[in-house]
Amino acid sequence: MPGQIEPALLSELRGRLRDARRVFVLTGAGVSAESGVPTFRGGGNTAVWKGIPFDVISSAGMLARDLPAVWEWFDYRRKLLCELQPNPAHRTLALWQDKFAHFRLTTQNIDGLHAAAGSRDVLELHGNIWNARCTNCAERRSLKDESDEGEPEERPPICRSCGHAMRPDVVLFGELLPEGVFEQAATDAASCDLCFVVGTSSLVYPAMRLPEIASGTGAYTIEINPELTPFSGRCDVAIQGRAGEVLPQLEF
Ligand code: BV8
Ligand code: ZN
Repeated sequence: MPGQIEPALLSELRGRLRDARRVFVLTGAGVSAESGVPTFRGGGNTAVWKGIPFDVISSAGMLARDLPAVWEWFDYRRKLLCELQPNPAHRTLALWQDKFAHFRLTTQNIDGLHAAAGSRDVLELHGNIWNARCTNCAERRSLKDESDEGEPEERPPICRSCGHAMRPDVVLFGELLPEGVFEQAATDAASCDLCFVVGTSSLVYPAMRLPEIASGTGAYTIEINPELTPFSGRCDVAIQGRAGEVLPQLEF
């Protein structure tokens, strides 16, 4: 049955989890798919927004050209997200938080669902859709209360400190990751015994450097994805299944 881990592998993975001291997990959009969050590259092509491919609307160039359009795109996604809940994949990973000497969850996702499921100290490589930051100074603002009140406030929001326009606090294509976040994730990936790669098409860098670092420093690497990816042939075991079905089987 798809998603069922065959018994011999299941007992091996449970044994590895019991013995592991340091565990590193990298997730992508697929871990939120069973919560109803659309993935980017599912169905063989990229998501399209008003005729614009998502990696164009979510890019530094678009932000520079048309900030209001970028706000519209992220407001649309926040509207989708505010009804959605974590799924069993998020909840299983939250249960792993305190089961090892060292556990690090790193995500490419911006939906905040890992924290909503109870995961702590999540490294959000690509930022968080629920926050805005100033285009000019260090001011940041949560958009959480906005979504509760229905229609968003002015767009783009104006910084209360310096009066400049604010932008989504998200890393767009062509932008650098937040200071120190990748470095922290790379340190954790380099020292882990087990590395799980869950629900990612394994295409985006530098995020995909992390499992490569883990594998290069001797970690046992496990991919969980219904489809094969460029990482499937480079990891120790590729489990073809949905994260919300596979991860709960790994209770140990
Ligand atoms: C940077 C926020 C440097 C925005 C995102 C050529 C070669 C190599 C690299 C590049 C290149 N050209 C450009 C680059 C760099 C680029 C990049 O990697 N491009 C790739 C696509 C080729 N990277 C960047 O631009 C990064 N910055 O490099 O800066 C720099 C240097 C100098 C000066 C300036 C900059 C920044 C990357 C971050 C971009 N922002 N997100 C937004 O969300 O709108 S990335 C975006 O893709 C999302 O964050 C997403 O998380 C990420 C990766 O996608 P996935 O998470 O993998 O999602 P996807 O839909 O692709 O796949 C879902 C998977 O889940 C599938 O495999 C599916 O089978 C599986 N699945 C489905 N259902 C389930 C499931 N799995 C489990 N269970 C299920 N139920
Ligand atoms: Zn400002």
